[in-house]
Amino acid sequence: MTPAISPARLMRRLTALGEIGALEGGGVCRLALGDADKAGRDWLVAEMERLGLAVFVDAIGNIWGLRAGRGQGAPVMVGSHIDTVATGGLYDGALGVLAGLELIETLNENGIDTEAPVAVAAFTNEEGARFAPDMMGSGVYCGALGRDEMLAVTATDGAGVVGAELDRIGYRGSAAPVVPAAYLELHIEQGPVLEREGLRIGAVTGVQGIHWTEFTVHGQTNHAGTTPMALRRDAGQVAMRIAREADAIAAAFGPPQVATVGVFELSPGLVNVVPETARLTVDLRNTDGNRLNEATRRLTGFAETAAAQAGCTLSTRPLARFAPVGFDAALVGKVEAAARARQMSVRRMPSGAGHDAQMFAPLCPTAMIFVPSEKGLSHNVKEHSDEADCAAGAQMLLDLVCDLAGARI
Ligand code: HGY
Ligand code: MN
Ligand code: MN
Repeated sequence: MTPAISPARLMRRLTALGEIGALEGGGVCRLALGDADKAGRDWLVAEMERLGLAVFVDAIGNIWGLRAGRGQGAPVMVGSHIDTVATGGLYDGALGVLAGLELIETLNENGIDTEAPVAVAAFTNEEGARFAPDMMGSGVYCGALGRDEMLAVTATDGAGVVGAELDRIGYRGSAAPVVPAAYLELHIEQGPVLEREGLRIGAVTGVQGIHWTEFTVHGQTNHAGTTPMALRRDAGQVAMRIAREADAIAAAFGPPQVATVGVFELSPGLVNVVPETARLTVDLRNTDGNRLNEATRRLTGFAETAAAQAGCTLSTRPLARFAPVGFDAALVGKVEAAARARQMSVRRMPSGAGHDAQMFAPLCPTAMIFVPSEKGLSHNVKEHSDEADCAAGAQMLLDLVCDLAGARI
């Protein structure tokens, strides 16, 4: 039996990292490549070095720490991300990275060596909240996104470019990504299923497709009082129709289709001026790739017609286009078996959220472990997962890594 991880030490690290970018009143904001993200990175690298890991940073700022194995083969890799959305919590991403440190420390203190090296990774800009798309760092690491194209991405609010921000925070490295022998990610579910069903572990079967699109409507400013409705070119009204259509598509398609209008900006944004410009983003997701493509086709067609009918013009920018991904059936089976071996209740389930793991699935056996989110809340400062559940997930991660990496116990 593999040795027990230390739940207290895991929670101490989660709390310590959570103090970096902490928000007044609770929650965390470590938007990718900002000062808090840099501070989190610096803290993580120091922790990795303290555990005796060889630390690597690649051209897009991905960080991984490597524990040598008896052999020189490809590492078994665990990881996730430490960047957060602006209304983030302690657990989204951080749990997977810090459970990796916990398994390393448990191996170290028990003098356990492994045949394969073991790597713990923190990928750049998993959230995509400041720089789209999400899973940017892992996408570049795995060759799914072009490095130079991503380095040139400008922040969705226009403030900052990825490459320049990496230079500013000192995390543009040169290490060459290594394809792992297997990739495992522990993550909070961020949804209501495990808690509702009273289960401890999710053996994640795959990730649903994700389409992010930015619509910019161009109309004409005019006087709110003197301009007859028929003579207006009101960018705001068109944007609102597009937003309503996104909601109507989700209703018409039914679950698991979801639609979210996250950004909605009007310019000049004055009470008595017909809006000249409107910018909105729409996040569409579905486990079925064809239905997702149909939803996007329908929405963009609607947007073009709505703009034309209002005498406006429209520009559309795809911010993310990720097809659904399935994880390795054998490794998903191992996740399920590892839970059962510890008498943990478990079910198979898809992921509604995007994860770095989805980038590894085409390259190597990949799977994820979910633990419950209280009230299914995430991307919310009240995000919470129980210590016992976090520890259970971390213990399973150690069990699986010991199995996959050929630990001598
Ligand atoms: O958007 C997502 O699903 C992830 O949190 N980046
Ligand atoms: Mn995440
Ligand atoms: Mn997230």
